[in-house]
Amino acid sequence: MYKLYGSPGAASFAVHWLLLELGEPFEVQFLDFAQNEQKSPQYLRLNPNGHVPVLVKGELVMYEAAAIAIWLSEQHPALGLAIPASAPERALGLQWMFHLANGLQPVFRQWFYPTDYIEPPENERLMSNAKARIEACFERINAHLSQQPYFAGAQPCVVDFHGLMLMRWSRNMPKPATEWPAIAAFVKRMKARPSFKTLNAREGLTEWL
Ligand SMILES: N[C@@H](CCC(=O)N[C@@H](CS)C(=O)NCC(=O)O)C(=O)O
Repeated sequence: MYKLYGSPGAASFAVHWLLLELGEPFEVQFLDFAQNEQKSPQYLRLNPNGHVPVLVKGELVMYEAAAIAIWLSEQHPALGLAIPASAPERALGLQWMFHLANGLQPVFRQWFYPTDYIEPPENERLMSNAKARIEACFERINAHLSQQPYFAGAQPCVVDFHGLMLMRWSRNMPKPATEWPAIAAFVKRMKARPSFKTLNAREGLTEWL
């Protein structure tokens, strides 16, 4: 049985969502960030970076949200959420998953954890720079999603789950992702999945439903 280590609304959100879509029993352990549980010696043995998520099953111990999401979608092809096998959808899916995980997601860390990078008062400049880069990325995503309903084309795949999670992170920013019309339409489509409601209930989240 899979066991997910996470925190409500954090980078574990998309993996948790995929586990729900899978429909098999699984366990979730939420770490208490206020107590720094993600930096405990026991947890650092699972993920030396001290971040969530970690997915465990038998001998498997895996970290990095996007990698776990891809891996789960490939382990369970019947789920129908793997990045498509053939071009051009495969190229698009890979391109956007890497861009989301390598380009956009690290900038969110600068927005949420600026003092991990630079001491006050410079952290404020870092946050304003991060905000500008996040908005520029949303502009590009919006242009892409105005051409097709999902990141890799006509059908949803794992990339959309990861993308939706990052869009959710912007909900309290001065210009949230949903200010861009094609992104707003995409968010509406993804939120319409019945599993989204279950996910929020299981994570105890009441915002952005
Ligand atoms: N690249 C990692 C980043 C994960 C990450 O930033 N997780 C955050 C929550 S969104 C975390 O664990 N924060 C706690 C901390 O940094 O102490 C991934 O995608 O798994």
